[in-house]
Amino acid sequence: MQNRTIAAVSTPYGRGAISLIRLTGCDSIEIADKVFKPKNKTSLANSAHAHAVYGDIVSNGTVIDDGVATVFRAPYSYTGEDTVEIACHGGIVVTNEVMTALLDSGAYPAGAGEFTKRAYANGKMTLSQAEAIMDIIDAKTPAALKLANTSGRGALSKEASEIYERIKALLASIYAYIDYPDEDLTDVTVDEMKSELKSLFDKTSSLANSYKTGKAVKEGIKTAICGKPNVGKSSVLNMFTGEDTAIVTDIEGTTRDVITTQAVCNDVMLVLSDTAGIRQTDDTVESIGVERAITEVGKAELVLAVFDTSRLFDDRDREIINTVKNSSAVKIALLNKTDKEPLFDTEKINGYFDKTVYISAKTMQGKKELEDIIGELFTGGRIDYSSPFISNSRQYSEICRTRDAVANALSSLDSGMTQDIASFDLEDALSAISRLDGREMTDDVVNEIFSKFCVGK
Ligand SMILES: Nc1nc2c(ncn2[C@@H]2O[C@H](COP(=O)(O)OP(=O)(O)OP(=O)(O)O)[C@@H](O)[C@H]2O)c(=O)[nH]1
Ligand SMILES: [Mg+2]
Repeated sequence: MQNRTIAAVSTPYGRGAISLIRLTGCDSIEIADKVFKPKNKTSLANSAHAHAVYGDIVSNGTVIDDGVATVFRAPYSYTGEDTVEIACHGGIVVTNEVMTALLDSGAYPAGAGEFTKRAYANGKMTLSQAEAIMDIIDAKTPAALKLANTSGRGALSKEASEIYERIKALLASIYAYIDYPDEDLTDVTVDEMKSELKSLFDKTSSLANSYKTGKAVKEGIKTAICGKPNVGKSSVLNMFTGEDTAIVTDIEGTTRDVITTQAVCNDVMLVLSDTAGIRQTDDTVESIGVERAITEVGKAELVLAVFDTSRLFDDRDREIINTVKNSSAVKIALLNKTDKEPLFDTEKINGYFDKTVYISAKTMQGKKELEDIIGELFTGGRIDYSSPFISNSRQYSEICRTRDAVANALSSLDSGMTQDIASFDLEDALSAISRLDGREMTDDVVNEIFSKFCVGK
């Protein structure tokens, strides 16, 4: 069945210079012709592919605007279907009226992500390329945009496709062995199968590991700044944001609530929480703040524990160590206020932290070193944007399934089991890698993915 023709406003809702309204589907040119009247008296049906045409936009016989229409003929359009784009003036009322005129002329309103879903269904792009388009729109940093463009240009699809073909070839060899054990149908030995499985395991593992970078750049690292009162936690937050985000005073207990903000640090997005200084207190509000601080540490992927090097190490610093020591987060000790006379016994914190950095949130000394360490920990320092990345949890779970199934197949062969046992695992691996890039997908999953897109994309 032919897809029905849909229309949507593709630009954001609101007042602007231009609005873009798109139609896609087999009737889109015919419907647009009812609403858009080219000044040169021809019709859109007769206009050339991908050529902008100037004309009037009419509704019920009345001109409501003038604008530009462009026809893209199947299959040379974003969706692979006949598509018309109408650019009109960007007022709310005029945009609504153009849209209404198109709906009155036979178009249906598009659902979220329906244009891209059609592009995927029509083979114009793979699933990871479709997801990358969403990532381009959502990119909050230049690094996130670069990462999205890597997948958008097909780096992940190419890698997934290679893994798919190699697993398929292995399965073919195994089935040839199982079905015709006496005939020399395959020249692949069991040892060669094992070495191919080992190489596939390495490839899928490194792809799975790329999610660490993908996540750090795109979604961000939940980072809790903690410490006893007055050590300079809020000053550290402000150092990252470069603004007076949190109130800083020399009064202990200045910060009571959790203050959350984002900052980019060597391409890593930090989702920072500044917290109340952890101490015993009778103040009801402050004690709630202390509880919240402890909760933030529990949720964090990166803990920045701040200590004041101009003071002696005390029981409250010890309490900070006890609060963070069992957390599974990456832990960095920030030895702050290095611009002052040192009194702190740094031996006391030895062994509890992954890294220790001397800083002064006041003079910014040590900031660069801290940023380099964070970059190194979460992206390995310099990101190679030409290599494929896993960029969301859906892709991550499929690549992990592929990797684990390959590992199971390898261990079956290693322990001397017959190839048919390994073939079960390889079938699982093949399905998982197929799902990663949308070769094998249920409608429910596809609908779920595209429902997160904007209408008009
Ligand atoms: N000399 C010096 N003073 C600093 C430094 N960092 C912070 N301070 C000062 O230390 C005091 C406390 O700083 P805050 O950033 O408010 O400390 P906090 O840990 O957030 O304090 P609470 O919110 O009360 O727990 C302020 O007077 C800051 O100006 C530093 O590196 N050097
Ligand atoms: Mg504070």
